[in-house]
Amino acid sequence: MDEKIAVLIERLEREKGEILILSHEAPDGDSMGSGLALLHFLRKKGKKAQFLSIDGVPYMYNFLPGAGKVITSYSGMANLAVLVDASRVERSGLEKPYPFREIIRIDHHLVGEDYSEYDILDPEAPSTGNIIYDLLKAWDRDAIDELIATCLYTAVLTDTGSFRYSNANEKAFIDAAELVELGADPSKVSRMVYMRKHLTTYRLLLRVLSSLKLDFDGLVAYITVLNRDLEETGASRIEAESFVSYPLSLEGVEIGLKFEEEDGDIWRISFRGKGKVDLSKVALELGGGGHFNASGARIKGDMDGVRERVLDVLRKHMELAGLFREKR
Ligand SMILES: [Mn+2]
Repeated sequence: MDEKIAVLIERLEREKGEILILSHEAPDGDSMGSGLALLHFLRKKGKKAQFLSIDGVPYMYNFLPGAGKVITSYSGMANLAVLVDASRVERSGLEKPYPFREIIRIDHHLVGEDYSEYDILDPEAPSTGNIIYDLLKAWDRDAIDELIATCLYTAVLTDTGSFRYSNANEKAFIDAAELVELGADPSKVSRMVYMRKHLTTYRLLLRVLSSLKLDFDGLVAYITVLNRDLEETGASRIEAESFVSYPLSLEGVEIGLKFEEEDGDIWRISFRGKGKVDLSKVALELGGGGHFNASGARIKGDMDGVRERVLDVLRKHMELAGLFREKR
């Protein structure tokens, strides 16, 4: 890994043209924090850098230093793009022809596309923010200021579910401690990320929780978010982002799901687990991807058909994991 980082630093140092950092669509704290940290650092190093997030900055991350510098469209042609926290470039929301000549991927997802010899892909990393931190530390530790530390700390905090998920490993805590030492303020960050909820979020939650259903003898719980729920509560899509933690947090439930209606008969499904079933494989079989305990997919169809298909694939993987046998 150290050698890969050295090679990547050498490549970035050599770049004289514009570097376009790419977030994924529906950005989370990891893609925002990682992208902004890299943006600050590259500009400090005298690089021409931009950070593109097609969906902008979700309001819970608008406190991040540099949030106002994020662009939502790009009409130029960058020499180099750096895709952060995404398995493939399509996840950035960009369409062909792409506005860059070369692309590098920095990510911690299990599956995805390889783009170049400079890619850094580490599924062991708690968040993409931890990989970016290693990169910046190896490049110039003294250039990591309070602003950069705050962005990276937010990436680690949010992607580990506030240090609760299985990726909250030793590295997550060590890096977090170092980032605090470098100026990140944990209580301020959690106040900004988690304690500025909108009333519409709770109105939406009330409705969505009433859709809660259990299946597979209580091992699986799922909720459904309809377009109608968003319209009638005035909530925006991002406000339902973390709702999947409600079905998952029930006692006895091993897998929590969220079915979310999108426009054009598309359903976005989020899978969250407690370590027994490889949900990256479940999502992969449905055309999506992710991690062992957290993954997602998008499927076209009507609600009942999509639900049946998803639960069928899930059943197969639960049986493979020895978690569930259909009673005969
Ligand atoms: Mn991530």
